[in-house]
Amino acid sequence: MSTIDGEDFADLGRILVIIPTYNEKENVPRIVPRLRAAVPEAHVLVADDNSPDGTGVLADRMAEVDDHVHVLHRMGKEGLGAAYLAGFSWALEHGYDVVVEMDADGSHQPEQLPRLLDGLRDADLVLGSRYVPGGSVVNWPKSREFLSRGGNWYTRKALGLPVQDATGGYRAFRASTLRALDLNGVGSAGYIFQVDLAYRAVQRGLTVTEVPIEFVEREVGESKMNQKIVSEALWHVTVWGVRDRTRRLGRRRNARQRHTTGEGW
Ligand SMILES: Nc1nc2c(ncn2[C@@H]2O[C@H](COP(=O)(O)OP(=O)(O)OP(=O)(O)O)[C@@H](O)[C@H]2O)c(=O)[nH]1
Ligand SMILES: [Mg+2]
Repeated sequence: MSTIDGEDFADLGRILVIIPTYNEKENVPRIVPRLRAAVPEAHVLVADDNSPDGTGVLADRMAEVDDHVHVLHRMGKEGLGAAYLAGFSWALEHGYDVVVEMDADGSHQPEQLPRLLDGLRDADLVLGSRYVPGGSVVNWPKSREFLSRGGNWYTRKALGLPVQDATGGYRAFRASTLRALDLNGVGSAGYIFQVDLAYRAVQRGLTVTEVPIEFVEREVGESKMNQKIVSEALWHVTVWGVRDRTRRLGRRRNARQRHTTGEGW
């Protein structure tokens, strides 16, 4: 059993870690054993979008010899969010109580998963955060960190979202949280998917907390991050920010009108 301060995570129920993959043949054979060693009771679901480099076949081989490893084969590349949504449905269908998001490329260290799981004891959603005290980023060029910090600052301001790292993808959800979020229409590309889920959780009054993580830039394999994913995220955050501010103002105006006309008293 994995421990943090001498405890294990049996009290949290059954744990599933979803690892979405697209062309991660160098990384999957590294990350899965690390995860199995770090939290032996956790199950793993590799959600592969029919990677041309054979990542799915490698994952199948691991699943054949380890009953804690599972593979979800998808038809083709549809984006990180779509792979996670399919993974969430799989997790709920198979009766897991805790569902974790983790990248394949080693940026999210399996050895830090106990922190997230421990945080989930007092929360509905735990975000692994680079930007709370104790959190850090290793091997990122200054320009990338600036973009990420700037994007998070903008998200906080535009949406009033009270978290420091809304775009990160190392997270632990209670199954009840996933059921409570209406996942229809969630954006599919990386960053907006993550912001959307955190925003929905906060809007529904769920307890969202952050625990510090050390995020390590990928060493091998190719990044799927691109300008389109960044622009899409900024655009959505802006539209939601304006929409929700307009709604709030409308509600305030209606309340004032009711008050002055005596309605509702
Ligand atoms: N199934 C699936 N997985 C994806 C897709 N796009 C990205 N991923 C996976 O999602 C995780 C995060 O993608 P990355 O390319 O590492 O994105 P990033 O972390 O923003 O960028 P870098 O770390 O700089 O490469 C990795 O495990 C990818 O293999 C996709 O379309 N489908
Ligand atoms: Mg990455």
